Amino acid sequence: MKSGDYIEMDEKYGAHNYHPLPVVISWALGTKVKDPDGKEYFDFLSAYSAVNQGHRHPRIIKALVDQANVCTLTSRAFHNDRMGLFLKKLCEFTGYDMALPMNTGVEAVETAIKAARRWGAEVKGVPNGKQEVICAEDNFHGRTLVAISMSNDPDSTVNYGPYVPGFVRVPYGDADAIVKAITPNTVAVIVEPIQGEAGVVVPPAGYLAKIREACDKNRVLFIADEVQTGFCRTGKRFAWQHEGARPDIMCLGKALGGGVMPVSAIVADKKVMEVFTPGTHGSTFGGNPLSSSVAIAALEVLEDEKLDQNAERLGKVFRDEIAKIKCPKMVTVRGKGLLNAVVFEKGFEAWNVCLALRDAGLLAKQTHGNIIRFAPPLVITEKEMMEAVAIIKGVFEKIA
Ligand code: IF1
Repeated sequence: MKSGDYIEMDEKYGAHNYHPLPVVISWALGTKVKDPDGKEYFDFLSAYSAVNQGHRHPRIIKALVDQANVCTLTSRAFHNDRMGLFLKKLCEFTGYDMALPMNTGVEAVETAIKAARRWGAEVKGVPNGKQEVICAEDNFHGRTLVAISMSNDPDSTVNYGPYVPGFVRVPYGDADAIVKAITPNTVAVIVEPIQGEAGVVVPPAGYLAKIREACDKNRVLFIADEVQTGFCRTGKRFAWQHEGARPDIMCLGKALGGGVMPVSAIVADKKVMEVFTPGTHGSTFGGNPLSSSVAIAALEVLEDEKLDQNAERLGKVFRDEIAKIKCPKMVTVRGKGLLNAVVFEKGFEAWNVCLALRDAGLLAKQTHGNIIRFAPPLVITEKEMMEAVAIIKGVFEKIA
């Protein structure tokens, strides 16, 4: 079959909840993917930062296959011999007392909101039903009803009502707006340390530190949604570490699954995690032996290959090189580590640039009309980065 045949089948049998770039990926390894005709591309989306370790990393594939040949799913009705090893490794990697394993990023966000609401009622003494969580304009925390109840993005929210109450939205990047929004019923503040879907929006320096301070002063939990910014993507293990503003809860996902399967979790210290007692939260697949083995390998690769340092170093190379390109429609390039975006003039339609990049051998996708996110796997080499930059330069210089 040809690419067109696969696309036709997707259109015919699949709900149209996405508008993918017209390209079909049938093979992937490291930073590269190929279509059914054998054409090769740089992957500069990394499945929205879920492939930080590169496609089909041998250590991760080995962990997957070895575990698949022993035991895959037990449920939490019984113990298994992999989950504890995974959670210990995750706690050591993140520096938190405890972890609660789930599967998708939005389940980690839901788990964090439930933990905060229950902590609010049982520890802070907020009357149940009155718990408030402060969130940011233009956030993206996932697609469940709780997550979209925090959102102001029409695409994510319109006609999905009634929405979950208890969320107070304030402008992103403005710590004073958070301070002003805190009431005696506020149990948590949840933000992305860098807003991904909003177009890689880096908040002003000190923003996270001010949130930390306001939360300490008002006995409010600080939740960082590191689903996209976590696991070395921004040049540190976690994006909050650029400011030393340690959250009470981190929402984790994407690259925790090593690019092979969904693995997510929240991490927190005991004082928060102990609100969960037997039967008060769970998941059929959370903490299964297969995902635990994969996640251990995923974390080991990040550590052993020092992917935080590589992201920091090559992110700077990327931004410096892109900034040199002569392209009148380009306004700026921004980001941290290997989470970057190019912002074109307002109203500029970046879709055609993504098509031209595809034809030139590099896959990237715009977040909103005029912003293209560039997020390659963190295993990218300097040689590959320079090849990719040359492709981008060649396309951008042709933009009228
Ligand atoms: C889509 C992008 C969107 C996330 C943050 C939680 C989740 C995500 C900060 C939920 C997921 C994905 C979802 C995917 C596109 C992509 C995305 F920002 F990464 F580009 F949409 F904004 N917190 N982000 O970024 O994790 O449940 O998906 O595992 O839904 O279109 P999930």
